[in-house]
Amino acid sequence: MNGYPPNPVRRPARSRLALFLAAALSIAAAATTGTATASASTAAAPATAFRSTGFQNNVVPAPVSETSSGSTFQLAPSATITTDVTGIGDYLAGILRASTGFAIPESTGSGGSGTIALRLSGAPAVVGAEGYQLTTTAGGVLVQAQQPAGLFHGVETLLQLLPPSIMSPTVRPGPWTAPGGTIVDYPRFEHRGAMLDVARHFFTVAQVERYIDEIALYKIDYLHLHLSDDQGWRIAVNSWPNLATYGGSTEVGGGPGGYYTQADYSAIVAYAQSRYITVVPEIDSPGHTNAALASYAELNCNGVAPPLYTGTNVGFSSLCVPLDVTYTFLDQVIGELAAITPGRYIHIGGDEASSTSASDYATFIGKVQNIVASHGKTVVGWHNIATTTLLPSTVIEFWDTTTSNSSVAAAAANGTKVIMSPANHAYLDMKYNKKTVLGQNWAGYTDVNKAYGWNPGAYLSGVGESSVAGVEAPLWTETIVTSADIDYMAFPRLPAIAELGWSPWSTHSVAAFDQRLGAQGPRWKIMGVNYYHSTQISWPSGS
Ligand code: TNX
Repeated sequence: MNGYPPNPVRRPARSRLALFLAAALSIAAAATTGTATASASTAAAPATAFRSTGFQNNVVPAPVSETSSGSTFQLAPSATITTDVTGIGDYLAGILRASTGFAIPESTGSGGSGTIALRLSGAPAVVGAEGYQLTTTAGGVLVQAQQPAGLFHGVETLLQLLPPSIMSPTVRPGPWTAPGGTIVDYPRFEHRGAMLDVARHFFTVAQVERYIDEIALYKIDYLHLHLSDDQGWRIAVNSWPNLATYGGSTEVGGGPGGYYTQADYSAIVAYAQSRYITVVPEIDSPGHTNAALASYAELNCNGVAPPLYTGTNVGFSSLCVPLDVTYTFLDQVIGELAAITPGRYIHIGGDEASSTSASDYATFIGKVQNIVASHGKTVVGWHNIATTTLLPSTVIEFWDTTTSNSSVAAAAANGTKVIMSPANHAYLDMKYNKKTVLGQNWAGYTDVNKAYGWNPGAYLSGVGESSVAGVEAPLWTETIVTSADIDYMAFPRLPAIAELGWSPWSTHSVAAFDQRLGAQGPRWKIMGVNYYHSTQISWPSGS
């Protein structure tokens, strides 16, 4: 398993044990799927070809528009980068240097004329804040954007135009060619999220950063961290220290758990920012709170702390709605979290509160929304909160398996924006099929074409395109323990959800998507991503 991608800034080493376990799991997962684990071929695969019509090249998510020029760019040993944003130039140079072995010197400022130029000027207005224009000619590559995020997304597309071995952490032979042409590209939805549940099983900073690197390849722009649940509290809170030290001391199955110090959390936030990803922290409430209730007796209605919990049931815990201390607690927790969260959102959970009465639930959600607002943040909550009175700015995240929900439709009619995460399409913890060892199946089996086969802007009755903020692919981790497990459940489905969030619906085609997705296989193999070799995809031989 490789630490990926080569990181010019900081890359915590993984222990030999972690590397061994990851490799062992990858072999076990490959055995389950009957996939060989032969080492990657050293020959570079041919460059992706632009086709003259349609959206048929191998870029995921499919770009908005592309025109082939028929020429070919080749990255030479003398190649240079000129960039208007140093961090993005460093990111690209780090990847190119590792695989090509070329020096790739970088310069900044308008004076330089690098082989690859990354410019915050000259992009058409249509690309907006996150889009870009990418032009490849025989002589060089020009990426233009209006904002750094767009430049970063253009760099991700450029990497996909180059051969898969460009992603290698060690030097490979070229040739390093990319098809000539122009791509103009921008997202359908502003919100393209991935969620990682670090509460059911704890994942280290390095493991989260690895996932950030993987999702960034597909232009994901939000990482939702599920920081608290019955089985563990994962963020240090100075005013309530037992939450992390006691509430974070275990996980599903009874392992040691863990928690992020505020400095750890800030490191994750900064790492995500360097990939133009905004962290959305979630403190789930009023249910899913056993770890907090176990840490402080005074939070319980009966004044008695329950034991820590390491099972996988849901719906049995609740903060005590009538107690004043409940809101002092939430104000201090959310205040500390808001202070170290530069993004605009705090996720308050609100799901599966089966141990809270409906009237208590409504009272509680009203108060928590005001607490979040008082710390200058915008609320996101699971769609269950749509049964209560919402602040105008509150965003809801739909997770059910139905295609109609009257309270969500009513909220949308009232102006509430919805993030679409239907569990039967977007939940990355659902098994692919009955043979999948990891995951659950309460929302059914989800192979990659089912993950891809829905339209977020026309899925839920009464929730049209203009009410949809975007999509999110949650990965719940009751059964997920290692980075190899994360990879196996997220790939290839996460790119399917990313494409639904980014690409115009007019590009939607199962056959074309499956072909483009197959082309990602050799990349994942080279990067050491332990992906599931879905039988719905024709993976190129050797991948
Ligand atoms: C439902 S859907 C949950 C989580 C579980 C997940 C397992 C929702 C918002 N909550 O508590 O981990 O199912 O798939």
